[in-house]
Amino acid sequence: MIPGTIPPGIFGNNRTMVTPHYAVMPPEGILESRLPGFAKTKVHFHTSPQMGARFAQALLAMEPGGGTTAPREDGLEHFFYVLDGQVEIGVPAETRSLSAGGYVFVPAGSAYTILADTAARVIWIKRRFEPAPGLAAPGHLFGSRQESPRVVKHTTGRAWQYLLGEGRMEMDMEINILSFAPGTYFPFVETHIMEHGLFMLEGQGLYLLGRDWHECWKGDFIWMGPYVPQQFYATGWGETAYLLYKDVNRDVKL
Ligand code: UGY
Ligand code: MN
Repeated sequence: MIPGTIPPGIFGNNRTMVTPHYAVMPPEGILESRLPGFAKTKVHFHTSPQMGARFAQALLAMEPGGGTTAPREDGLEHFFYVLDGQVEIGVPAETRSLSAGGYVFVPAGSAYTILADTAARVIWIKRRFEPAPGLAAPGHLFGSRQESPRVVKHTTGRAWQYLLGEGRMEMDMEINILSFAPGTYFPFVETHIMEHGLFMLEGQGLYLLGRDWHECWKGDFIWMGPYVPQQFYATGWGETAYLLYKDVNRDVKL
């Protein structure tokens, strides 16, 4: 390809798919937003209620010295996961320096700050908290992928890391990292009421969404709405892993 020119194949190279029930979003097409209250930070929104999701997910691309210009508090609960770089995340009780794999859950009603020490990329998930009657709301939670135990479930070659814990009824979301050895796949096609926001951390594979298979790679985002039939088949030569948002532990609203 001649430097400075656009590659051929406008349609042939396009992996993007947005439907009313799911979306596949390769990173190159997701234009940036700028938000008041964030300096030197590009916000690449992956999903939001405009797409049909009941939560929002974005990738923050932060320059050194970028981040929040003052503590933010919007009544929502938030989850930040550091993909690369070094950031300082502050909640009222403490401030921690997080690098790749570090994360924090910020409960609804709590202020937070996020400041980049180096260039950094961070996944940002937020939603309106749905309290569970009779249960105290969850508190702040810092952790890291490196410290989260890997649990093998259903089949060999597939591991789960529950970043916010499993079966915590006070929480209305789970964030998990699912890892796959090459050639592994779910033992069945899942169809469930929960929705997902999925960010591909490593590797590649084929995602069944509805009736169609989609090739996906490191850096892609996938939104899966409720009841979307889903199945993943890991390809490539190394382990594949994705960060997965899931709404859990709440009854249907009628
Ligand atoms: O927990 C889940 O729903 C998960 N197995 N789904 C997925 O990876 N698409
Ligand atoms: Mn699922």
